[in-house]
Amino acid sequence: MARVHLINPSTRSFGVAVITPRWLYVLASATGTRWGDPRIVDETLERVDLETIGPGDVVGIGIHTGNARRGYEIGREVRKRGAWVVFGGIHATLFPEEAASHGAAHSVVRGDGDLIWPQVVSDCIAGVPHSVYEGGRLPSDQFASARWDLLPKGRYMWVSVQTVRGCPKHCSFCSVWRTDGQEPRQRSVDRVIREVVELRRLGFRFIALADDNFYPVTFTDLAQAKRRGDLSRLRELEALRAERFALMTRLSELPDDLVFYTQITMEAAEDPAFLDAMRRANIRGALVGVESVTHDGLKDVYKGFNLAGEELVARLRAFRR
Ligand code: B12
Ligand code: SF4
Repeated sequence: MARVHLINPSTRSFGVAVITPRWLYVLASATGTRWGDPRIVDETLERVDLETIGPGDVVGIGIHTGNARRGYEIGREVRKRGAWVVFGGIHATLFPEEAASHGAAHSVVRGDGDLIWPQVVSDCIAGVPHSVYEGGRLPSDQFASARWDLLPKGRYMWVSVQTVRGCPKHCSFCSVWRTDGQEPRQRSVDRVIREVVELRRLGFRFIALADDNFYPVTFTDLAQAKRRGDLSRLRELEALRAERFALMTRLSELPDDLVFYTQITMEAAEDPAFLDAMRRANIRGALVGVESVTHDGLKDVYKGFNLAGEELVARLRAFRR
């Protein structure tokens, strides 16, 4: 029977890795059990063994720009072996033709793979794959959960759980708002907590929140909606914000040996209540983009919402505090 393989390309393999590539386990869950459990290969751990891939197998390769070339190499190799080659991920979403011309792709999935993937696999197995599938931007209640039961033991230090996809900003250098969109899609608090509990039972204490922007609603967003008199938008934004607090309250009720980190914009420093809630939730770190320290530089990359000079210093100090 044809098998499904999911490969995360990397030019270097270390045997162990810091963070789980979440897409592998989400797509594994989306695969279902019709074709048996998919075979997962994360090349940051070890190189793919091409001998395990046979004619008629379906090989899904997920790429961002940094590992696209290695991904294309794998695509060409496995196609020579008679397998079906499917690319997905951020880079394939933005440059689908490249995956065909350089990676020997039969198909490219643009956008979210959660719903469309089983369709792609059956089309391949039936011998009629489309060259491009539009996975779209799914509402958060349709995000697939992750098959953490397939995670190899003792290889990763951190696991990754997503709480929100998408970011309302549009920084010039960033692919997130182009691929994941500007409307924050927040997963339900219950689903996130269930996943965190499952992972702690598997022995993990360090959890990266693989979010584009954990602070998706700012005071400015609320003030603008109010000024426009757009009450329905205002209610939506308030609900998104309330859900963030609800999530952090639930995280704070979990055992306090858990450690989270996430990604936010500098704007979060405007909101001491939010930062306090993060601390109580054991979110011990957050990646914050500074990018430029002058107003002109920030304007140049459409990041005018960041501050410069002494105001920048004050914001960074607020995080430290
Ligand atoms: C969490 C995260 C990290 C974490 C964890 C990384 C890890 N090992 O998982 C950390 C902080 C370590 C990190 C590091 C880096 N990251 Co990062 N990261 C992210 C983030 C925020 C979320 C990724 C994630 O797990 N998403 C959840 C999964 C479920 O979503 P997904 O991967 O998009 O997969 C879905 C679809 O794309 C699709 N799909 C994906 N693959 C496939 C394959 C197939 C076959 C199919 C059908 C579908 C499919 O289906 C999935 C489910 O819907 C993204 C932002 C983003 N929006 O993607 C940036 C992002 C991927 N990172 C980025 C970058 C640049 C980096 C670094 C290079 C930064 C640096 N300078 O060092 C490093 C590279 C590390 C590495 N070697 O991978 C960029 C990549 C840009 C680009 N053009 O490729 C992104 C997009 C952020 C950005 N601002 O633009 N990152
Ligand atoms: S705030 Fe961050 S995630 Fe959002 S568009 Fe800018 S760089 Fe990308």
